[in-house]
Amino acid sequence: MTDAPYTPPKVWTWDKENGGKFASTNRPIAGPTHEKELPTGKHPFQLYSLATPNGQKVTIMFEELLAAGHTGAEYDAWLIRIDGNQFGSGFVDVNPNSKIPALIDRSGDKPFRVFESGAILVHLAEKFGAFLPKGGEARAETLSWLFWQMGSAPFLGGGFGHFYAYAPTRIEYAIDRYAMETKRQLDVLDRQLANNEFIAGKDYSIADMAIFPWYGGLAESAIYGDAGTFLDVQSYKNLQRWTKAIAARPAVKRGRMVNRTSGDPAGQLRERHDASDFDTNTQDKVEARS
Ligand SMILES: N[C@@H](CCC(=O)N[C@@H](CS)C(=O)NCC(=O)O)C(=O)O
Repeated sequence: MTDAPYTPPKVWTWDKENGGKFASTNRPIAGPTHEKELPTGKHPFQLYSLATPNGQKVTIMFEELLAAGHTGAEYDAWLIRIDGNQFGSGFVDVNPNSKIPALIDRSGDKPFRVFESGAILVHLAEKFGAFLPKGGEARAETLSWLFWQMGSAPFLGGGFGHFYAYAPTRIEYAIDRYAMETKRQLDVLDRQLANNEFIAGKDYSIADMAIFPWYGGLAESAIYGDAGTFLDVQSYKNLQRWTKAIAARPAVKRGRMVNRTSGDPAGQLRERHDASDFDTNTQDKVEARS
């Protein structure tokens, strides 16, 4: 790894450590690296995840469904640390793409998998008839913003976040390129939220749940170190208003705690198997007992 201009070889080969964060687990091939079965709990839904923004989308959805009285949405949330566990054989069976979150729906006769956070949100919304309008313009608008998030966040996370916070050297060209795109995305949201209470209009939906962990997290300056200052997130006033409203929802607060492994131990519920876990099994309490 050097800062010198790079002349790519004719054919790329995987023969170097790039030194960046996650470098030791990134690989150019798919498939499992080792045999490892996944645990199964008692609830209809088995979630295998971590409280990254993509993981939080789904735990927020489960907590919102339960808060809205959908008792069939009970779930076990198992912790998958992405330091190699995403390449265990059991996990790869649930998500061939080796990324959290991944879900097994055991609510029917035959269990089946759902992977990709957006697909999981749509699956749960349709199953419970919640947080996704049934048809027409409102459904189209909600799905449009959901897919906007799925397409846009890789520029924020894989682009801006990677080159600003994780790359071994700070490359001006890369940071400029992705800061430009991220600020454009923040402006897209800010303009949409100028005339709409929620992302897709007057109702809270899976579009809010998908967008909040990424762009709300950025607006709160909760991700990528001092990126919030660098991108001047406070200047996006409508995004700030929406972020505060979503963050204050009790189900969102709970959803952000599930499968969390960093920060205040009182805010970490590493595995969730029962609603009472939020009172009894947060990491501060687990550590106090051990
Ligand atoms: N498009 C996927 C992205 C999932 C994703 O990128 N997950 C990350 C954590 S946020 C992951 O598991 N990374 C592990 C790896 O790349 O090996 C989704 O929305 O579910």
